[in-house]
Amino acid sequence: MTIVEPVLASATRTRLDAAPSSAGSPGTAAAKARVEPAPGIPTRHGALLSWIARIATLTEPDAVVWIDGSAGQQDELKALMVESGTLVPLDPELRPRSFLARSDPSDVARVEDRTFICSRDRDDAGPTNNWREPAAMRAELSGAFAGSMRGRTLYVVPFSMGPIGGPISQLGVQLTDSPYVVVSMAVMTRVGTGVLDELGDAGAFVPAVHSVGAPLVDRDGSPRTDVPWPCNATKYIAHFPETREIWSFGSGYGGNALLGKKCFALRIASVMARDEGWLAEHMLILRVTDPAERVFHVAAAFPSACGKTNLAMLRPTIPGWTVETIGDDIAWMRPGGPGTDGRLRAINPEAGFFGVAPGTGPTTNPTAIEMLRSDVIFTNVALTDDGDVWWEGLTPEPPAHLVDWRGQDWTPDAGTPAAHPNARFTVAADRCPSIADDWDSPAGVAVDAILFGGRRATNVPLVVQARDWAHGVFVGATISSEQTAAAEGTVGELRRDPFAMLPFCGYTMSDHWGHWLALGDRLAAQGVALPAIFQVNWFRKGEDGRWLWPGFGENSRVLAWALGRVAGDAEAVESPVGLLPAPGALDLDGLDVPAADLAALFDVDPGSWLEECDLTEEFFGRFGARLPDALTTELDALRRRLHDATPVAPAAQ
Ligand code: GTP
Ligand code: SPV
Ligand code: MN
Repeated sequence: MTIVEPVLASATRTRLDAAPSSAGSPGTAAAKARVEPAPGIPTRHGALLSWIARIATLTEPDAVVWIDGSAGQQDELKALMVESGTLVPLDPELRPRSFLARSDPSDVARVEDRTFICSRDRDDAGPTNNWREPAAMRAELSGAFAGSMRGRTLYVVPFSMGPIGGPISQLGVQLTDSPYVVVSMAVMTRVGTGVLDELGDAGAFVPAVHSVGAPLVDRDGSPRTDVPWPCNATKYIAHFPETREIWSFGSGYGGNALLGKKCFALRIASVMARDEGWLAEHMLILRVTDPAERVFHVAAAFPSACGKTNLAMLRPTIPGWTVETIGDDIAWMRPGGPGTDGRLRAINPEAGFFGVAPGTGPTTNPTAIEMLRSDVIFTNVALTDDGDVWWEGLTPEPPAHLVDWRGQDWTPDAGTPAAHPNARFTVAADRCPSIADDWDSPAGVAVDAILFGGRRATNVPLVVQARDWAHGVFVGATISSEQTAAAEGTVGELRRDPFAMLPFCGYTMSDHWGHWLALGDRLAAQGVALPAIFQVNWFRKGEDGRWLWPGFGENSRVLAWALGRVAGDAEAVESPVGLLPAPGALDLDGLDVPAADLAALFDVDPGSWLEECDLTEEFFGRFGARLPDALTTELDALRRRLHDATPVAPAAQ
């Protein structure tokens, strides 16, 4: 077995002893890894150590390195990646301490068709997840991971989702052979020795195994050359909800590889939340202060690349209002415990932002532009001639020459985007100018309002309030959105994305809706105030294809109306689909939107809504007997209200 020279002088590094391969195991020099309590091993957690030893035996890395969370170790890893070509350092004046990574062109987004929920019972995964029988998947994964880290280093990344030790927080340990993943995890979560201290000798953690699936030594011992972005054409993003395990193979891309994020904080955590009476959701969290100094907290679920980061960092255009950011992608919400008012409290379990670059510019999201001045890892954006970054939407005019996300020369007449449409930035939350001082408060914030949204060119009004909790759950369950570049698939295709959780729920979505309904019933029975629920849509288009609503900072007008509803001082009118702003109730002062566009933004056409109801019935039908009755009741009631609102056509009279 080849043993590379230690490159991380400061790291705790264990070389693995080669041992004769056990009978029947493939390969010539399978290592029998021993990782035991010893000087230099920063934990005495027996289950953790034996798990690491098992994975090292399976994957055959050259060495094991413990990630301690220190800046020095992170800097060494970045230097290593600059040397290997994985990271391009950006100009230190223009973009201090920042780097560009270019992925393999085949590894740019989440792979939903290779994402698996391996529950014992197929019906527990539900009709919208890819289910695999756990034992069969384990066998397949063992084959894929066997020797997959040969010639590489296995990094041990202990991480906390939420502040270490917080009452809503959870711990995990990711094993990975990708230094890019290590440095990204160190931005997106809390990593290092503090997590091991919190784990103690026997604390519970979610084990998460990740390999890019590109060993540097073949089975026969011959070396392979490394590439800047190793990955494998075959990918597995596999979850075992009952045993709370994650196995990810073949990809280095964010949502596939940073396992604290979608895999743990949504797919595994949603199952924990179902079992324990809380919620793990694909939601931003923000704080709004109104001109009367009243403070509100809003959680909002929009599908991938549909505006969560933008809304979380919104700069209100209406005077006297301020918005502070708490999270941009994931919310964990729990009813407050004894001594509190019992309301739902939300934390952002992450510690950084992995945000969409294209479309982020000084007019759309000036806060993000400030946030990205330094200390950023960019992935798949374009490189300027002076060593800075560029993407579509950063400036109105592109530079005359760029190196595009593929590493090729680019000019404005190239006919292809310079940055990949799903190019992303990775940056620590505390770099965000609008971050709330107490954004990482372990107890979280009490949620006053929940928004559900998506990209809908037609039908869905700018804002509508759900009539009550059950109607709100129905609204969440029936969200559809045009697909974006965040996942492999057909961009623009309208698809169901209930609760913006279609790709992220670790169990059947109908049980998820049932869980929301039950939680609402439980809190209501205790006399606890529930958040008000709204549907929003910034993406309605005119017949000529233009956005009807200016969006971005102007979305503060919608927040103001919604929070006015919460406070009891904004007027609403009934419509078949819920409560709309009463005439004059939406603050439009200083806004230059033609009256016809405003009317179109709120138009509810009963005919097309009834057609959507038919599609909803079909969608709900896929869940069979596990669909909560309350949702059938809501669908019936919506149809009735739409019929009542439909003028009877002369021919039908
Ligand atoms: P994930 O990180 O994939 O979960 O996405 P996200 O929901 O955080 O998406 P993000 O805020 O990064 O938005 C993605 C795209 O939506 C960007 O290109 C934005 O410019 C665009 N966008 C956001 N808000 C608005 C809006 O109010 N109006 C319009 N027209 N576009 C918007
Ligand atoms: C999303 O796709 O919803 C994201 C980006 O937030 S990723 O982490 O890649 O899933
Ligand atoms: Mn997301």
